[in-house]
Amino acid sequence: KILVTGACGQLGTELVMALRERYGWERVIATDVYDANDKLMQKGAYMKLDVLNVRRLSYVFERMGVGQIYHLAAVLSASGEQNPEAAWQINMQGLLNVLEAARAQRVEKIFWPSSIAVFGPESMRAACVQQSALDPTTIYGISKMAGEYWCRWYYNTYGIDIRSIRYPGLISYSAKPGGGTTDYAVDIFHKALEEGHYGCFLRDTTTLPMLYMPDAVRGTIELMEAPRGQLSVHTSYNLAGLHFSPRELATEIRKHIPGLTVSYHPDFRQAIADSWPTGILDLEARRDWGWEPQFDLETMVTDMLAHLKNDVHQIDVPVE
Ligand code: VAH
Repeated sequence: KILVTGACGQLGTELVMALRERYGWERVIATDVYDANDKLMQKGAYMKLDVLNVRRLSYVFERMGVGQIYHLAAVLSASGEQNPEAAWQINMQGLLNVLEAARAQRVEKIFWPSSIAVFGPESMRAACVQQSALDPTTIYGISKMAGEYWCRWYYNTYGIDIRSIRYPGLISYSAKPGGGTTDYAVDIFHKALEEGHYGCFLRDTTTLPMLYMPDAVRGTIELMEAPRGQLSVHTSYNLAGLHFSPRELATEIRKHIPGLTVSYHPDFRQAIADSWPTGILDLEARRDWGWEPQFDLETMVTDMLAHLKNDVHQIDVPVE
């Protein structure tokens, strides 16, 4: 069985659907802290599971015969700055609980998402390489940096096969993000279609690394299916897709929705965005497991609008 924590989140929703498609819906157990999720329950098991409940984690891993875990449960950067204690508990203690329960139950493979949020003011600004200094300024980024080293410690100490990707901002049409600094890049599409205007919480010139969800999901599964011996990175792989500023994204969307107007009102998330690199280099992912993004700004915008215009059922991700 493959168990996914944080299955109701922006990445979780899409990964569960892709994993069920690829491995069979009966093999994938979606879990999250919420009582239920009708979309995820349509085609497969959904269980309420709080990663802070250690006893329940071990019980579920053992009873359900869990062989692989995608541990996605986390509080994102913006929410984490507003609830630092909760972010640390869920992101850090949650990861440690999962790692220890997985070790005890001999789970064979674990995926855990890190983020470009591990980089900061002392890291490389553009073309930030795998080996760049980490310098997280958010509780979220600190928990992801510490998590990377915990994952490597479990790999070195117990030989557990843990694999990880430092995701850029994820852009998706199936599930809205919750509490991220890069969420503007999803919100703008909905507002452009619904109202023709978007009030952006970042400055128009704020360039950030981004990744379109179909690329993110494919890359994650490619990493998880790569031969273990090929993998040289045991903290977390840099992964780059595309990068753009709110102004560039708005200009591209206007090719489809000419009347779109955008106003800019930077808030507390501007300082978080300013601490992150404007671009990422992912040579190790390309070398070790053949990573190659397939979407650029033009094709991503076209695909996003095509799906949203078809009014693909939106799941509102419950935000803490
Ligand atoms: C966030 N979407 O904004 C997440 C991600 C790099 C950004 O970690 O917190």
